[in-house]
Amino acid sequence: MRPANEALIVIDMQNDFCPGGALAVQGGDEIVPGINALMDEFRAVVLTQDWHPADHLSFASQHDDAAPMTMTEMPYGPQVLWPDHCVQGSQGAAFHPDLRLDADLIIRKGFRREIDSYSAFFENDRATPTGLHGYLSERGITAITLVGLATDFCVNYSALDGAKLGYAVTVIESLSRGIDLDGSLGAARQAMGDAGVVLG
Ligand code: VGL
Ligand code: ZN
Repeated sequence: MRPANEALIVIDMQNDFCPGGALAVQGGDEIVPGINALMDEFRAVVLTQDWHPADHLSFASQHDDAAPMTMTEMPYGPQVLWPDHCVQGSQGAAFHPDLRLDADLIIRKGFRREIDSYSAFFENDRATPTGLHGYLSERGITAITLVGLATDFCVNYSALDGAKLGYAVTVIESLSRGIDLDGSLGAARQAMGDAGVVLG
């Protein structure tokens, strides 16, 4: 058992990010058994859930003539336009049916139409907090281990923000899978390494 100052944060293990889903990450479902087993080691387990309104502005469908997986400019910076995914209350937004749900906290993100939220800590403006930092710090947690989907987006942003907030951050790559859009997986690994994130 890990000490009480360590938390496991399971990022976006939802149907839409698994094979057959709207924004499927290759092999996304393969990591469920390993994540379930790892939960036994931690006294604190947090799940995140991507949770968008049907008209979310990260969806290509909300922009004229925009194809999924292309870029746009939002007031807060560049933003990938995604296929519609993880719509609130849909089957796609539900957790993978085999994922253990006996976690302490489920944090939802991406519920404001105007702003996407990759990180478990901040929305994509990198300033609006989700509340997770308050939760973890009140519990005395100083070290976090991240697993889940996708390595190069939500896991990456969460890891970088966690490091910036002063947590000791580990990403277990064997329990994560990436989208790898235009080299984003390599860039994410580089950025995490530079930020002092341990790639375990
Ligand atoms: C994610 C793209 C859009 C993720 C969420 O969980 O990595 N990626 N929404
Ligand atoms: Zn999303």
